[in-house]
Amino acid sequence: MTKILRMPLFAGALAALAAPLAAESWDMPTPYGDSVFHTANIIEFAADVGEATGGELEITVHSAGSLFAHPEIKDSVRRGLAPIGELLMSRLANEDAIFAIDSIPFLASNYDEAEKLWAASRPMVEEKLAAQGLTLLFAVPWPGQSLYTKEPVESTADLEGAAFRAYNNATERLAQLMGAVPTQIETGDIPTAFSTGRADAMITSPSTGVSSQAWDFVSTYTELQAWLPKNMVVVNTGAFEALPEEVQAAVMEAAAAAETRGWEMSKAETAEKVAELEANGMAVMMPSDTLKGELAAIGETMTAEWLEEAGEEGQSVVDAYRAE
Ligand code: PCA
Repeated sequence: MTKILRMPLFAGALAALAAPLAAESWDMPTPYGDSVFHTANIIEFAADVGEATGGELEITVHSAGSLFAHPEIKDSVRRGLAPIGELLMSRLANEDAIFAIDSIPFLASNYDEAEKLWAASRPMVEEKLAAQGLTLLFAVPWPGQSLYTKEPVESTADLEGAAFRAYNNATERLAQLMGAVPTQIETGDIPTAFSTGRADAMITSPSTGVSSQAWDFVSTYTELQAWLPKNMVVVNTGAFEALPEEVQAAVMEAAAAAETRGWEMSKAETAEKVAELEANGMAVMMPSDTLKGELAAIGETMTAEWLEEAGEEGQSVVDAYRAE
């Protein structure tokens, strides 16, 4: 028995020595479901890496928080429990204000502005991540954030006391400033939250509106496109640097391609998904002048609050953005 077992083991060891490099296999946790374009983009990124490295690095995507829940993804990558992962950048607002710069209403509310804001803020985001042993690979925005309600909204007074679904600090603050009551809910739990009365209203992209089938629990979509929050993909720097140089280069190349492709997918989604909301019976409305004015004022307040928190560093990023 022992003899028989030894032979193949020995042969296997020899084969391993002869092989140029052992293939690396990475598990990649992501927060959102397979029907979401961010996930589709990441699956393509993983395929690109596998192909470009001839299978030397295989990335397996675990979507919808199936490997680590959204709040755990960043730490799991930092601690090396997963070498790579995706998360909403502004979920790190408690660590540093810079991560929340893309979630301030009306600071950057179209793709052009969002691109400029990203160019101005990216170096600082990279620096803060690097200090935690994380390397930024790419970031892709969600389409503009708009309002979902059960009734048409004339002014924020209509949202007074409403249970307002939030997904980061900024959406909580926005809800408060509108007089609503914020409650944090992950995308996967949105339908249940509305059907059980834990949420009455929300602000999110048409993409998330469609993936959560918003027409089942709200009737009105008010087009604000108030900001474009980004998802980012980060890698554990130690795990990344342990890869052979040509594999690192292939990952960086696939990441740059994924960023370009993701922004294009996001742009294309906006009109497409609003049409889907409408086709499923939702009323698609433009905001009243009153609502627009109120939200613009809230945007000013939140910009001022953000600048106060982010200090000189934050001011320099906003100045660079405005100078673009
Ligand atoms: N969808 C995610 C984040 C922003 C978006 O459009 C969400 O609603 O949680």
